[in-house]
Amino acid sequence: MEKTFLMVKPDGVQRSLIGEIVSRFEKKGFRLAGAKLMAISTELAEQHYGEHKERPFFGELVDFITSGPVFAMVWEGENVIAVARQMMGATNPKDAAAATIRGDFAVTVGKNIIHGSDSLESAEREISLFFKEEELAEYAKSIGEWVY
Ligand code: IDP
Repeated sequence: MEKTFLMVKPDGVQRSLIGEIVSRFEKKGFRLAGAKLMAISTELAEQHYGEHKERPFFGELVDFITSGPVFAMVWEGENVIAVARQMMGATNPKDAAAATIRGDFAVTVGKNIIHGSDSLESAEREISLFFKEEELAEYAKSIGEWVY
């Protein structure tokens, strides 16, 4: 089954949105495979956002993501990578539809509450950057048969 890496950014943690965000993915029917509140080192931030190294906002992005704890998660489910991106909404909250996380809770692109992997390749890379294999739980949920 497909897995994705999702992370409540420091602004989402400060704004007490961890529970709200976890709840949305839980209610959707996805399965939580791992989660932790953690600080991101500058080195990890630079690796995670490596594709944006040449962008003018890279320094600001690294400073922001290391400015306070994040809530890192791995979620599993059918098409979870694409569906989680839909549930997050557009990168810039001004373009994010209502009823998406960014549409409902964020105003600016620099403080857009949540990160989510954008492809199978980045999901695999990001999960292994943030989680050891033993931190992920493999289990079946009894409601699974009512979702699939
Ligand atoms: P994504 O988070 O929706 O995948 P990306 O294009 O991968 O969007 O950008 C990563 C993050 O960089 C965004 O979530 C946003 O917080 C930040 N970012 C993107 N564009 C800008 C910008 O123009 N100024 C400041 N931050 C930006």
